Amino acid sequence: MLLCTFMIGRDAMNYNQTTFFKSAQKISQLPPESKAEVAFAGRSNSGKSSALNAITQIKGLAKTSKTPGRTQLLNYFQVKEDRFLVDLPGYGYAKVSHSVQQEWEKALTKYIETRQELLGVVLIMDIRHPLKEYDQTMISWLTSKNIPVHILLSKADKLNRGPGMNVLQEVKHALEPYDDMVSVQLFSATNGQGLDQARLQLDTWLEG
Ligand SMILES: Nc1nc2c(ncn2[C@@H]2O[C@H](COP(=O)(O)OP(=O)(O)OP(=O)(O)O)[C@@H](O)[C@H]2O)c(=O)[nH]1
Ligand SMILES: [Mg+2]
Repeated sequence: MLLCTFMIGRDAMNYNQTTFFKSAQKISQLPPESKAEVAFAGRSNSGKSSALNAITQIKGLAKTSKTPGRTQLLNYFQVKEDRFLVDLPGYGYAKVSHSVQQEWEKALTKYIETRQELLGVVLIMDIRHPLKEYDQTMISWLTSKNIPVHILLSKADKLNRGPGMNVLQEVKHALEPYDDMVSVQLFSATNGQGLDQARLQLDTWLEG
C-alpha cells in the first residue's frame, strides 16, 4: 500500500510521449523554453541515437545509422513542456572534414560550458571499446564543470554476462576518483538490458 501511494504520488516521466522538437545548428537556436535537459554524448557509432529510441520506445525517433557521423546537429526531443533530451553529434569521426570537426567541437564546447539547463550527460561507450581517450577527456571536462555523467556501456548484448560484468567492474574502478559525479551501467538498445536503470537516472535529473 505504501509503495502504491509512493508510485502514484510521484510524477514519473513518460518517455514514450517524447516528440522531436527541433534541430539546433548553433547555440543561438537552443530552445528558450527548456528548464531542464539531458544530453546524450559519445563517440560516433557508440549507440547514442539507438539508446534514445530504446529509452523512449519510439522506433525512428532519433535517426540511427550504420554509417558513423550521422547525427550532425543538436537534436532536441521534448519529454514534456520544458524537459528535453538532446542527441549530440558523435565525436571522433575521422571521415568528416577537419574544418567541420573543428566547428562542431567549438559548438559542443560552447554548449556544455554555457548551457545552464544542462543538468546531466549520458555518455555512451561501446562496451567493447570503453574509456577511449576522448571519453576520458569528456568525463574530466564535464565533471570539472560540475555536470554529472551517467555512462551507458552500450551494446552489452555483444558480450556474454561474465565478460560484460568484468568490463563494468573495470570501468567502475577506473572512475572511482570521480566519486558521485560519475555512474555507470550495462545497456543494450537491442535486448532492453538496463533500460529501467537508465530511465531512473533521467528521472533524477529531469524531475529534480
Ligand atoms: N548489437 C547492438 N547494436 C547496437 C546497439 N545500439 C546501437 N547499435 C548499432 O550501432 C550502430 C550505431 O548506432 P547509432 O545509434 O546510430 O549510433 P550513434 O552514436 O547515434 O552514431 P552517430 O550519430 O553517428 O554518432 C547502428 O548500426 C546500431 O544498430 C545495441 O545495443 N546492440
Ligand atoms: Mg546518432
